[in-house]
Amino acid sequence: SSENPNKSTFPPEIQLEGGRTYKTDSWMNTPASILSAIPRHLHLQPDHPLSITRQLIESRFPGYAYHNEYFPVVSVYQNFDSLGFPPDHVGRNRTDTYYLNKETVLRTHTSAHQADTFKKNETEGWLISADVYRRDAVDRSHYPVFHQMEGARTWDRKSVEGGGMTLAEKIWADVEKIPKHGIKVEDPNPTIHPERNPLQETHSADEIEAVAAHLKRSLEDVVVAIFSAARLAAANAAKQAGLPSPTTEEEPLKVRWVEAYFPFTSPSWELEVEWQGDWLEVLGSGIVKQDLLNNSGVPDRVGWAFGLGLERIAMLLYSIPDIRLFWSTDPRFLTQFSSTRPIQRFVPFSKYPACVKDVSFWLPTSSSAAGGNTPAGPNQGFHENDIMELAREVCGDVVEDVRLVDEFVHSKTGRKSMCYRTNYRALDRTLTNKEMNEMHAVFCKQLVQKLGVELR
Ligand code: FA5
Ligand code: MG
Repeated sequence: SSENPNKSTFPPEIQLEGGRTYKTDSWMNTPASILSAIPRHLHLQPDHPLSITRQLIESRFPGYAYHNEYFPVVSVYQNFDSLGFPPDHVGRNRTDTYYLNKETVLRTHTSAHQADTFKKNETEGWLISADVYRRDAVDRSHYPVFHQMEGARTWDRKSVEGGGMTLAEKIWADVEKIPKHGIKVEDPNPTIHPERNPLQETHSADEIEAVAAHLKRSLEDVVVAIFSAARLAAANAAKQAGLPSPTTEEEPLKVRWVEAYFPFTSPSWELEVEWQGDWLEVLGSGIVKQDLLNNSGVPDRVGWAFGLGLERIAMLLYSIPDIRLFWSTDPRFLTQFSSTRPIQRFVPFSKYPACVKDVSFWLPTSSSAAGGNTPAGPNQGFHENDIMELAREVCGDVVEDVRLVDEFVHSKTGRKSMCYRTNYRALDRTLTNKEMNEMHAVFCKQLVQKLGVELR
């Protein structure tokens, strides 16, 4: 069947902050719980850890312009086309992106504002902080609404004309102005790789080596500043508890650059930091594609851009163990952060027990595309993100983690069976088995009604 598996009905028009109204159509897939995040502005809320983290990072980029109030509803053109995303890119799917209508989405990244900000041509460097929205996995470091900071720094080729200095020399002189650090950074790959990470035809290799050095040193400086503040917080916590300072025994900061791909930068890199024994990706970055600068009316500029996850950095800074906590209005969370006190480690309120429930079901026979890349359009088959979203819708922040634990295809009927395990845990109380059984039953019923699966 080509019917929309998401049978929920949405109002024909929605009204958002500032009297903005949007007509919805068959592309609409944004639940009210997601829209309700728009007025929260956590990155601007005084004394909120995301706001303090934003200001700490901003302080590492003196002279840059800040844009912190761009509205999250953008056009498909801004979010994808202006950045060179191909028409069939998976990111455009309704399974991955929240649409209000065919032309309008909740931005999936702050890069949606790159072209408009370059067009302003007001400063050589700028930063954007904002809430972004993605249908994504559910776990301790992923949430469907999170915050990004975008940054860019460009140099005007014409500014060196007749000055006796090449552009590369001018950029290297700016690299020297970035504070130095003593951290060993793993960066095994060449800056430019002809196949994997190519130089753009309008750039010379020595210019790009200089821009890449400026980019990497600037972002390493951010991570080192955050880590130093986190260390100080750990040492203070130990002192208060009458324990010896932990800084000497603590593991050194581990940071590495890896090659990446983005449609709007080349070459591109990601920066990863070790966190709780794993590599945690904190940002994507690269050399801005010349087409984007040309289309933004600044064809003489060359430079870099990055986009980082503010929650990920704030989790490092304060040792915050779960991304859901940022949305908490519980004073036991909020009163632990202050922009005027030195950074203090987050002290978790006691961890309440988890309640684990499984659900097994047969997929509808018409949709064999489970987990695969379905084409963009209003009529799509089963996708795992539909399960994630239903769990959020029914259970709210009580759902900590949803994961596939088993799948198989029946040898005779060819039908596919899946089993998902849901971990329920409240941040502020013990859940009773009775209430969780009831909630889980509603979740299972919705799986049948909205996704057309058959419970086993
Ligand atoms: C981007 O969003 C690119 N726009 C970044 C970029 C900007 C590249 C400019 C080049 C130039 P990515 O999808 O990897 O890339 O997200 C960037 C960062 O956002 C990640 O490194 C991570 O820190 C954070 N992030 C991504 N998904 C989530 C999520 N679901 N929850 C919390 N943080 C997330
Ligand atoms: Mg990434």
